Amino acid sequence: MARKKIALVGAGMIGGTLAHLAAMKEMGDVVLFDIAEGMPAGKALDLSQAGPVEGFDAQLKGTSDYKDIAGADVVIVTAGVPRKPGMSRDDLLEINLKVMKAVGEGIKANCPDAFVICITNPLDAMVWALREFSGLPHNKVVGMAGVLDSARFRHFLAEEFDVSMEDVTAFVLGGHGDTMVPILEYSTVAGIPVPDLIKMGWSTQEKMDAIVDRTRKGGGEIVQLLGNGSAYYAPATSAIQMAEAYLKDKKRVLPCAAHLTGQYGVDGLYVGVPIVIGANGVERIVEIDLDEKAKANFQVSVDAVKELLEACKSIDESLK
Ligand code: A3D
Repeated sequence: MARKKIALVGAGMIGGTLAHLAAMKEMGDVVLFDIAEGMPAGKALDLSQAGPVEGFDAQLKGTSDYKDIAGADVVIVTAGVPRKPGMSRDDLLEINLKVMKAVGEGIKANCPDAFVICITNPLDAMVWALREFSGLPHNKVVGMAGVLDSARFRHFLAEEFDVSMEDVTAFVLGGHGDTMVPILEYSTVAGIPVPDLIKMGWSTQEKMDAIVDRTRKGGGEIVQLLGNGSAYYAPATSAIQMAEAYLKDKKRVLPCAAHLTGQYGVDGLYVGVPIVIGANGVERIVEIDLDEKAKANFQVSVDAVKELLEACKSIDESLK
């Protein structure tokens, strides 16, 4: 069986980390695409030279020619600009919208059968735009945010409870950003819901509220600390988990930005919800009953995504 092909559009901090992870896991051959001439080839060569030491067999190629992504099974898109301190994700809208147009057209022309994972911010609008410009079916284009947001949440919860991160599951809904909705009732330690753990005296509601708040602002905390650029290790790991779910038909249940057609009362938007990812891409959208508080929080998040999308559509019109 021929090796799978993974195209990484954007070979910056996340793109390079994705390439490293994909090669180490022998997910397939990797193409690093970037408009910056030379840089993707440099990263590909450097990573290839890690192969003999690490013992992985994967071909890595750097390129600035879209033809090289032809036939890719998975495309992970990080092309664009990341946040600088003081910038919100939404400040990136106009620049990255133009980038999504070029990338979407490149995918449409070269690998229309790929499973596409968007990471570029502002995520919920960019994944929508990428789907529009690429013309791929909605089940083949998803956004990475929920896996990262819930990983941040799980990390903070594991620290608070002093248990293994492996045993903490977390449930996060909504758009990527400050309005995301972590749901404590569906977040557990080995199946025990967080509210029960509070009753058991493991923590307090105040501490949980602080963790929810820190999770929502998790990206910004790292932007401030780095001083230049945004998080890349955990975002890359999260997207790789989604890519593996598709390539290995794992049918993982993961929170991702998916196109909703009436679920959760939302139609025509990409919003973070739990989905099943398998060989057919988005195979199912998991719709749960939310209580009134979660519904209200989710609505705030959906409204923020709607607003972003309206801004996106008017920029797109003005660019025509
Ligand atoms: P960075 O290291 O700047 O890499 C971006 C790369 O995109 C650069 O190498 C650019 O040269 C390249 N690029 C720019 N325009 C194009 C184009 N038209 N075609 C191809 N490549 C292009 O950024 P990064 O890797 O740190 O972050 C990438 C994106 O991910 C940013 O938009 C971040 O805001 C976003 N991000 C999202 C999350 C989520 O959880 C959704 C988390 C972290 C970062």
